[in-house]
Amino acid sequence: MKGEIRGFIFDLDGVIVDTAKYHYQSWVRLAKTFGYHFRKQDNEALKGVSRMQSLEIILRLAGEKRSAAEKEIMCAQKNEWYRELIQGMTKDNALPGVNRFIRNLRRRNKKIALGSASKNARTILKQIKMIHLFDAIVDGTNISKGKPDPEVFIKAAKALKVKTEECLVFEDAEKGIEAAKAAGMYTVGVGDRKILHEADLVISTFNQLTWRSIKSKILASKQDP
Ligand code: B16
Ligand code: MG
Repeated sequence: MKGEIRGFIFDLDGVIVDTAKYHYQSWVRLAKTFGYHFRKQDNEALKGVSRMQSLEIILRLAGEKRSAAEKEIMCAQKNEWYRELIQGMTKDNALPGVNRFIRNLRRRNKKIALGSASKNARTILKQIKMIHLFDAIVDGTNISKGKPDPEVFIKAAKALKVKTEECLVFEDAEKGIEAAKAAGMYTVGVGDRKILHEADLVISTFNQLTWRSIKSKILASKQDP
């Protein structure tokens, strides 16, 4: 990799907003309808994964089988409950420092994209008043393969007209880091170091991150000898 980053790609859930808790609450409610208790420790496997894949994971854990039509109905119900939970979100729900960090990048003329598996991404970005900060949005409505497939990030780089090797991805999910690496991009994990150890750098919040730390901790480590 050469030392330049021109495109910055942000995951949504867990990076810009903490919606993982609302996804979890909605899945718990749905699992209850067939008498299953969906446990918190199994929720990590759902991060970055599409709605249908998430349901399939839960059904497998519960030892339940459903037809394709039944699964569509279950996903629609979960999404209705999820949307009830996110409708009260405001700009205060953006995770600490992320809004400021993206605005700083824009001042440096960097290109900004969203790379999310969520079909609710645009609704959420509008609610938290951040949609105008993105040059491109690639979300669950534009992709056919979920993370760890790199499709979402490759499409985002294309939409920004930036080479994949000049992109940096921010992700909170292990599968998301895997997807970004498969796309040949730099990676920053947002969250737990134990889970995100494959990332080039792990931060717990954007408050810790400056342009200088990106240069010294990410670019410097990847310079050709
Ligand atoms: P929706 P991300 C992902 O978003 C979530 O991490 C994952 O838990 C969720 O199932 C998926 O979006 C689909 O979301 O039901 O809103 O379409 O982390 O890729 O931004
Ligand atoms: Mg995420």
